[in-house]
Amino acid sequence: MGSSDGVVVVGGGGEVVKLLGSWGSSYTQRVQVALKLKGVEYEYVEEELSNKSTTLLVYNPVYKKVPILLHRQNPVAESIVILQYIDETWTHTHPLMPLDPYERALVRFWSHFADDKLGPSVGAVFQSMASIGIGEGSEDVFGAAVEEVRRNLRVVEEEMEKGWLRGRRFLGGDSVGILDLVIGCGSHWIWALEEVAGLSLVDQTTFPRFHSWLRDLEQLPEFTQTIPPADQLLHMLRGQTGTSSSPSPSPSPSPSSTTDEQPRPVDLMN
Ligand SMILES: N[C@@H](CCC(=O)N[C@@H](CS)C(=O)NCC(=O)O)C(=O)O
Repeated sequence: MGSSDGVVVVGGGGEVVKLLGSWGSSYTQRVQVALKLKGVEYEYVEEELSNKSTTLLVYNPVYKKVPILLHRQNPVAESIVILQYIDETWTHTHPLMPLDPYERALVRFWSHFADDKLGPSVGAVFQSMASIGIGEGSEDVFGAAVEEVRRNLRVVEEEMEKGWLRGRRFLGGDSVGILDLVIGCGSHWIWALEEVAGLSLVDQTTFPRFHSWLRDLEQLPEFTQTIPPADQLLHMLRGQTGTSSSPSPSPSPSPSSTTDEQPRPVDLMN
């Protein structure tokens, strides 16, 4: 049994709810936070992405990816699809989507922006970090990747300043909605990246609204209970980007330190 806002919920008629996920995956965390906000008890199953279970392959044969939610023995894949499924299944508390059709369209539009542009641009910074020092111009590639993230953050910041997201405490309004989960649930990788690369991406001066929204979001118990420990993230990131514990990109990376035993950050955070 789980509880939220004083309402006690089981996975719907006492059914088992299972989530197949991966510890550092921001896609998985979207779903974990949503289930916590709804007070739905679930069983979490950690997947080894380099050695996927038969369950994963059977339940998501098309993409072979986590997260996968199992409810009433039905598999639901793709994090945003899962979030909407959760909202439509457990309707008793904490709505995650607005009721108004146009607002719903805007949530879907910005969710698409997050997965189509913002997330991949952060992923490109991870990838380019591993290439620093490998060949001529790799610093330029890194710089261009960082600039692309800033460009995308500027788009969201402007929407928060003058657009539909203006004046909202959370992107869902007064409470956390799907868009908060979709945009906010990769932030731990951004902080880890900032630490390892010695750069500032979500800069408080340049992106004041985005920065303060993210800090508020991360302080919610449903987030703090879900985000992996910083040292675990840093350890993985340093190993996989070939950076040492120094706060700047290593001039001579060792991409060979990437092992098949661990998921790649670029997969996890996207
Ligand atoms: N669009 C998918 C992306 C999920 C995804 O990329 N999951 C990664 C982990 S973060 C994964 O399972 N990767 C395994 C692989 O690509 O083989 C979603 O929103 O659920």
